[in-house]
Amino acid sequence: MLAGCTPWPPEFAARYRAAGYWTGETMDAFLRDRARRFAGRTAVVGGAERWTYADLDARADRAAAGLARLGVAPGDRVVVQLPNVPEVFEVVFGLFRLGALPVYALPAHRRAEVAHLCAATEAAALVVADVHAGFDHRDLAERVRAETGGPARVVVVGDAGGRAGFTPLAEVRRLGEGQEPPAPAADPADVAFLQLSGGTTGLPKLIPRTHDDYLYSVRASAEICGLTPDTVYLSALPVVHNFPMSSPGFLGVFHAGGTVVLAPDPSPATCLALIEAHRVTNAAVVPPVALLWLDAVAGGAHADRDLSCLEVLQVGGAKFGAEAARRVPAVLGCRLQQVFGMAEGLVNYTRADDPAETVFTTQGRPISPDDEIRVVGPDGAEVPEGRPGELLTRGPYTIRGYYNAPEHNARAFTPDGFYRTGDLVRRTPTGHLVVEGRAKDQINRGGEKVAPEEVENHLLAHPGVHDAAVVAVPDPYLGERACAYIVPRGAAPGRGELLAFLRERGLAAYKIPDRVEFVAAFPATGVGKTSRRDLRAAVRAAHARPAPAPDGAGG
Ligand code: OOB
Repeated sequence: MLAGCTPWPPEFAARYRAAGYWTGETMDAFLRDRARRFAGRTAVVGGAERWTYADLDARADRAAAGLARLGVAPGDRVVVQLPNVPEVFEVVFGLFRLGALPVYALPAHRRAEVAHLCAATEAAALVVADVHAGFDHRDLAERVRAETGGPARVVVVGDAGGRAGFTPLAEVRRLGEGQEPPAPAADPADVAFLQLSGGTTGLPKLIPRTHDDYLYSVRASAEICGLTPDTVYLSALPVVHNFPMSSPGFLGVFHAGGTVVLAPDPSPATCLALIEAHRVTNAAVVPPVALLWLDAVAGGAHADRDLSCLEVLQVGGAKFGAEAARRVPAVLGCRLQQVFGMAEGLVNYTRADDPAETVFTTQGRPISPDDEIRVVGPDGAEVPEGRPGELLTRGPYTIRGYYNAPEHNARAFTPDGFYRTGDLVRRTPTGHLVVEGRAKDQINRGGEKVAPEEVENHLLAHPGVHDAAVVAVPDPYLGERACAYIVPRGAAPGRGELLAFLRERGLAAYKIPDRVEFVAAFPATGVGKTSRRDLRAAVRAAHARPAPAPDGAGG
């Protein structure tokens, strides 16, 4: 097992193998097997590219050999920050083939996050796009290297701009051309890749997922979602996120032999056109995107589009309210599936044969009969069925610990290995879960997760900030937005200046507070040392009021 990771206790591993969940397949063997079975079928459509399963497999061979010649070795960690371009699959499967571990960064991440990922994983390489959505990721890579001294290699999908130490993917392919692909050596019980957690603490945590556990969730998800070789799946969200990756995501589609269509952005204009053009059957979105699509279609703006091919819209990542949920079949003419998952593991789905009310009003039930669910009160004891409490879970695809985080793990997991999700849920008699709220310090900005402490730490670095508390404020569209309450030191700095300061520190745009409020002091929260958590709760209680119309400050 990768050093710094917590394996499942042997008796659990044995049970999961005996039950047929863990089959000993690696991510690399998975692609090889799919390429054999579905060779000539279309695996990926993105931009002008259309790759068959055999194409993807051959590209993985070349990428693996080329990356090896570049000096990437089995066991190396490689940070991958790519938008929805087909090359993301070429790179990621190339890394798996080589036995290297992808570390996934979201396209929205900026210097602070990418530098942290590179440093925390001692990454051997960083893979970026050249320019995406007007942002030059080569500049980002350059600054990360200047600030942290790593990683040694940068691979650029597109134009590397002739920068020293930067290699275009085209050159990696050339290096790999005609070479024997490296012999896959990965242990299926070992970590295959690292995902970034939404986080509740100062620095985002890394989630180690094994071949065995992840592929179980993929196979089971593909089955629950009824994917077939005829499935055409639109990825409207960045594919490196757990939801479009494995719930059932592109991996579920590859498992079934279907086709993944990559959307460059989630807007209705882009996505509805792709749905019609490629006869998309399944799509996955976060609630704000679902609302945009619903409003666009209901408003008649896309009346000429034939969306009759769309069978299922999956909505997850944040709470999707029952009223919005009911509009999905009514407006889009397709079935809704709610998805409540987490990169740490547990994923819940509403099922195709669930009564409509269950689909509208619950967030689904777990994938596996061996997903253990506990709903507990503040004392840690289970609450009666139907009462809300914190969701704890353990099972065949839920991690037992974050990467290199023993202190955090001691808080985030119970002594007997249950992950404390921080989500407040209620369980129905059918075993479906209804998300009622949150016990953890996290802001869910329309599916994008913000750790208040991380943003506070950046704010506290400003000389004009004496103290800072970042809290969630309700928002009709995103569910929540972030408000920063600031106790200034001396004259209050300007709002714009503070936000520019955060951007300059390289924080992703979705973490930049939507509102800034200045206060003379924070409410007293008792005697002695005040935890930041208590402080946030007190600030929320004392200052919360309805959020004004979005000011777009968060971008
Ligand atoms: C997904 O994964 P993450 O890791 O970005 O975020 C997990 C957290 C959950 O703990 C919960 O707080 C929230 O996101 N969440 C939901 C939800 N789905 C996720 N809250 C309410 N309702 C839902 N349907 O977000 C993720 C991973 C795999 C599949 C789907 C979503």
